[in-house]
Amino acid sequence: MKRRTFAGIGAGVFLLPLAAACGNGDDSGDGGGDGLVVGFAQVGAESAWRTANSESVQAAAEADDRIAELKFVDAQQDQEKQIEAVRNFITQQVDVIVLAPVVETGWTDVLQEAADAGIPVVLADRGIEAADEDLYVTRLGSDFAEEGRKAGQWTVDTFAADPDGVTRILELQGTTGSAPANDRKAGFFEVLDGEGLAYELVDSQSGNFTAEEGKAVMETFITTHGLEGIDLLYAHNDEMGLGAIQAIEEAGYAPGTDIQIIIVDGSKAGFQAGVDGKLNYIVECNPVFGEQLMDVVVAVSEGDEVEKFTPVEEGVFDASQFEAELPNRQF
Ligand code: GZL
Repeated sequence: MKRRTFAGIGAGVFLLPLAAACGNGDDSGDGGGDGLVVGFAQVGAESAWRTANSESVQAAAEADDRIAELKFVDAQQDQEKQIEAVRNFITQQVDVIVLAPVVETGWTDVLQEAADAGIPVVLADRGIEAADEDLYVTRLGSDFAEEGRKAGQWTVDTFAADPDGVTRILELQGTTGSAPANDRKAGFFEVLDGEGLAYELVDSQSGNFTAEEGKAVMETFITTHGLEGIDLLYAHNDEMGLGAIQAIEEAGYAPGTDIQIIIVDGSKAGFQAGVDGKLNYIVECNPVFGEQLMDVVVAVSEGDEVEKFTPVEEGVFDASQFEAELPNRQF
């Protein structure tokens, strides 16, 4: 690949490379060559959402003749492994780096190295702290705070008229320090506080977006607080919610009845649990954005102006919709 020198990478505007070239070292400057070489540092394989996201991106790259190669790394939810992958992409002089940052902080040095090497970075899915926003061109993913607000609004609508007055809540947070965990929490309580719901957050711990850890934390919640008088479990993703459902049933309680449950993602397993009456509200988080991501990667490589954030489309579903929607779920 010809080394590029960029006039600058402003927030959301990726200035035209001084010498546009493709990943195969074509020096013609005419955009010829066999397509782009893209490095993708993926979070891991911790959930059905993540697996579907990886499959969507890999399938889109494979089908897109503008993409010569997708170098894919599963970082197993380990930031050091992601940083190592990005450094390897820089060494290999890929055309564009795609990063799904496991957490929001700790990226400054490696993203500066990519900028110094003239390689644009696109964030897929999760975001990073605002201080580093000039070190990536754009983020394609969900508005996690809005997902939290949707969960909060259903909670207010469901419990505002609660006869005993105080809604008692347990929260299973996603990976500590991750954008979806931080923002799904912030959006949720922004609505509860803004709407004046009387609530008590009885406990809130991270289940790291996995079923195993979600179940273990729920078991601890039950041991510590019991379930009598707990109105709601807010789980930041399906896997943790499904793990919690197992713990609730093993404790002799009826999930979805004795305790209302909200999950975020919208997997087949999540919707099936809804059809089975074991949970009450699903906020969709859409992982299937591979084709949209390829368009963004190509636009960035060509120096087109792109928005700093492109939200993917996603909805919400209550118990009356679970059965009809289940066949439509893609992961
Ligand atoms: C959200 C994504 C989250 C999912 C989880 O966009 O980062 O990570 O909600 C996944 O299922 O583990």
